[in-house]
Formats: sequence, C-alpha cells, structure tokens
Amino acid sequence: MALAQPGPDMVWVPGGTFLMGSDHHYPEEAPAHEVTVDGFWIDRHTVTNAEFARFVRATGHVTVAERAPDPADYPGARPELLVPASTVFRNPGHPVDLGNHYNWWTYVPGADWRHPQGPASSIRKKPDHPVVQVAWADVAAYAAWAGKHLPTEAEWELACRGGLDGAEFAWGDELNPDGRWMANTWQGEFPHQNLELDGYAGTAPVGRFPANGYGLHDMIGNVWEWTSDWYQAHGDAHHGCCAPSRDRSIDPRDRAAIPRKVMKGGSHLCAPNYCRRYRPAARMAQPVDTGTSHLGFRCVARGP
Ligand SMILES: [Ca+2]
Ligand SMILES: [Cu+2]
Repeated sequence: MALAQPGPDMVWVPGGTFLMGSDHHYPEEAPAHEVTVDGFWIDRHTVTNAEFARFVRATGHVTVAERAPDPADYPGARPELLVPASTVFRNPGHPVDLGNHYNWWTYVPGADWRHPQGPASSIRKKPDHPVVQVAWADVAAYAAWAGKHLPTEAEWELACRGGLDGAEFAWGDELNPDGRWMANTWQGEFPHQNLELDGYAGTAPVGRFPANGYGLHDMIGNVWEWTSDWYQAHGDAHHGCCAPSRDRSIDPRDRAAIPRKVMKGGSHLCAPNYCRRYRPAARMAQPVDTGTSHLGFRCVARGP
C-alpha cells in the first residue's frame, strides 16, 4: 500500500535548524547542538491498537513477542526464557532499590501486543490506546505497509518541540503550567506509589492531553516512541571519529549483541524521583528485539 496523500491524521512539520539535545540533564542528551532537518509529515498520535490490528489483519504479521526466540541468537540464555514473551511493568507495591530495574520489569511469557500486561490482560477495551509490546521489526513492517517511515531522532525531536526551540518541555518551560498536566507521566514515588494526578495509571487513549504547537498529541509521556536512528551518545558523535552505526549501537556488556535504536518521549512511567525523561531532548537506547508495556511508535512521510 503506497501513501498517495497524507490524510488528516498527519500534520506537516516545517523543516529548519533547531537546537537538539540539552546540556542541563542526562549526559546522553549533551551536548546541545544545531541540526537541520527537511520538512516532513508526521502522525498526529501514536499508532493505536485498532490501527495495528488492521495492519495485522491485512498482512498476517506475527510480532516478535509472539515468536519463540532462536537459541542461536541468545548464547547462554536459560531455556525457560526462550519462549514467546515480552517485558511488562509490575508495580512492586513497596519501595525498592532503584538501582535494579528488575525490581519492576518482568519478562512475562504470553505478553504481546494483544495482551500487553500478560496472557490474562487484553486490549478489548483499549482500541484507542497506543499499541505496545512491539519490537523494531514490527514497527518497521507496519510503516512499510502504511507507505510511511519511522522518524529519525532529529525529525522526532523537531516535531516534539512544536516550534518552541530550546524549551525544556514540549509546551514551554514549566512542567505543570497553571497546575495542568500536559502529558501522561508518573506522579508520586516510582515505582510503588502511582498517584494518578494526571488521570491515568497506565497508558491513556491517544489524544487525551493537549496538542503541542504542531498539533501533535502525546509526544511526551504515555509511551516511549521508536525512532530509526542507531543509538549513540551525542558526546561520542561530537568528540569521536564515527557516525552512528548498527555495530556501535550494541551494548558491549550484552552477550547476545543486540543492536539498539533510539527511543524518545518518555512514558507513563517517567517520574521525578527516578526518570525525568518527559522532555523533547531525552533519549534512551532500546534493543531492537525488545518491546515493552510502555513503548509504541508513530510514523512519518517524507517528500511532496
Ligand atoms: Ca499517569
Ligand atoms: Cu522515563
């Protein structure tokens, strides 16, 4: 299916030069540097469960989480982990050591996009929530089917800033202007106390929070979003020799040597006491084989 004309569910982001990254937060965001991007179309909201279901019906696509991993790809992995499964957030119900993310992330057999919290969960009442538990191969297949692409990190960040170059947040410099919640994040002490002051404990239906300056919803919070860039620390690109590459995106401690993409935007799990990544400059590395209960995506279309 080719994209003839972007529909009303996409908006045009004018190209230009903007300040990407930040010198005031996590090291992987620095240094702030000027980047020039051509104009492009981008989805107004993240791809929903209903939209992903249409793609699966049309193509028969089976997601990464629904397939058993090949033992050859995961040397040393315990056999009981080589089953269809995905990564689910579980509220431990009490304070835990924040240095160990296994205190709230669990690898759950049977978790997939139709069962985002595990086999007993369902998306039946969540057609308008962002699809989650999708790995890179899944989102790339969706984009190809839709005649679109995944955004580069620079495209994504330019779109997220909504015309407010250099601002802290996608809506300005205050987290809660006039006391309002502008995105679905985490209030309270992560990971055990979710005060839900913004109205949502987990994902929210798309479009429930105010749009940014370009008319885009949920660029910040709700779910992290895949981008097409191989992960590299900004600092390496600026002080080192090399352009980002698939091989250099691999965490040297990872025995399976899974390459990593950049994900952006933060999620409903981002909390002041743990992860202040509800900002346009924030970024994290995500292994391409791994979907989670707080990671989704949206697409772009380029050219006239
Ligand atoms: Ca929330
Ligand atoms: Cu976070």
